Amino acid sequence: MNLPDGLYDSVRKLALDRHQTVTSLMEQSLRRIVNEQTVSEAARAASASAALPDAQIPAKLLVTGGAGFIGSNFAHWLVANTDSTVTVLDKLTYAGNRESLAGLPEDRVRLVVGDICDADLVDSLVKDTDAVVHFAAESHNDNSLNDPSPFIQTNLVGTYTLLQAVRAHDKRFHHISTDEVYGDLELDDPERFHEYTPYNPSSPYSSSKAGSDLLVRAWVRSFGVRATISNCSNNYGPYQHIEKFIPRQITNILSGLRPKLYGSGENVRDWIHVDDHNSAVWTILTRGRMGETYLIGADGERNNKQVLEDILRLLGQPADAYDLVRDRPGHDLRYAIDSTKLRSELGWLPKYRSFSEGLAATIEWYKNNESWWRGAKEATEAMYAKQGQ
Ligand code: NAD
Ligand code: TDX
Repeated sequence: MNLPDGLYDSVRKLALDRHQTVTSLMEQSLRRIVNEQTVSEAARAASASAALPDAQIPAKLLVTGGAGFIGSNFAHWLVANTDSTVTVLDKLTYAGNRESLAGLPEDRVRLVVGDICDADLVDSLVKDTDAVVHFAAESHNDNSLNDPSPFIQTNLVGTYTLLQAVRAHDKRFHHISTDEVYGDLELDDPERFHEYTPYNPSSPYSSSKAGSDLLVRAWVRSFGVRATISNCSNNYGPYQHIEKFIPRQITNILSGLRPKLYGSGENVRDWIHVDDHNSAVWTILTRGRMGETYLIGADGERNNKQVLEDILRLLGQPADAYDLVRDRPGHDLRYAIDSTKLRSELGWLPKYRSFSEGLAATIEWYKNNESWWRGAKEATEAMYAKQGQ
């Protein structure tokens, strides 16, 4: 149908105005609901804590990938918050760093350098532990686009190797996974990921993680392995490799380089401090129901441009002092986690309620620990420069 000149524009403007009014009314009521929810959530968590099953505390833990970002923070967290002893099994790939475990007491934490695909080594370590927490993985999406092969080997064959060992020795297993197994959401989708969202991974990284989750589920069902799975959103905090978004931008600024934003910076990630991830992992390991999956998230949705502007502000730089660079192929648009099950069933709550505070502390850590990251900076930036990023 042809509309007379100008009528189409008037109708469109009217529709847009209406849409904005409705959207802002919806936002106001949503904000009210969120405030009410924060209060009722604390009450729910408190009543869940009162009814929690007794915690099963493992005295001896095997932590795979414990020299990487989240695993090394887990070792620090365990030493500070529990009496358990920890054996770290880590191959020390480019992403692992023994310095991330420096300062931890030798009678509580020992590092075994080795591969989770080495069945004999894995078997001997699993035999001698009470529980395994499995962080080891190839973890960077951009690398998986350049060469998927180590992702298939470590994430799939490595997880299979561990599952066979915990099956043989009847040991408790907790598998660390990611929200990326669910694919992505539209920016304006009211939905968030939950435990029954269908798997729909986009990259070689996320599909290899999805495959590893399915192996765990099959070993639970077919062989009665005592396992749980958690799928967490994007972590930030100390000891994160400088290839990843937040540390890359911080260390760029500290090195006099301009930060690099993929595409237009609209992609949304749901940020959680690594200590909150790890307290959730401990909660699931000690109180979770066997065979269950729990999603971990702290309601931290922000787009990449907002995060970068926060970093620039905290480091005293102008808000526009960055470069827009080539987008990631197949770049997932938005991740968002609904962690109601973990909160209401196991009484978990995140400690970090302010992203800016956690980010400021993380920036301070990179400022004060230049010796930890400086050695990897040149090679990391050379790799990105080669791909126009
Ligand atoms: P990371 O890349 O920093 O650390 C991975 C560690 O695994 C490294 O120390 C590496 O040396 C080790 N490793 C790799 N291959 C190995 C092998 N074959 N044998 C033994 N060790 C090996 O990763 P991360 O960010 O700490 O992620 C840890 C886990 O958490 C991964 O399973 C990842 O999928 C998951 N996860 C990460 C995030 C995040 O935001 N970083 C979010 C959700 C889930
Ligand atoms: O320089 C950059 N500029 C940029 O805009 C980099 C390195 C990234 N980005 C964007 C891409 C993503 O939208 O920032 C966002 C975060 O990127 P990454 O730090 O690479 O994380 P992501 O791909 O979201 O995956 C992370 O969270 C889920 C972890 O690396 C995974 O291991 C985890 O499963």
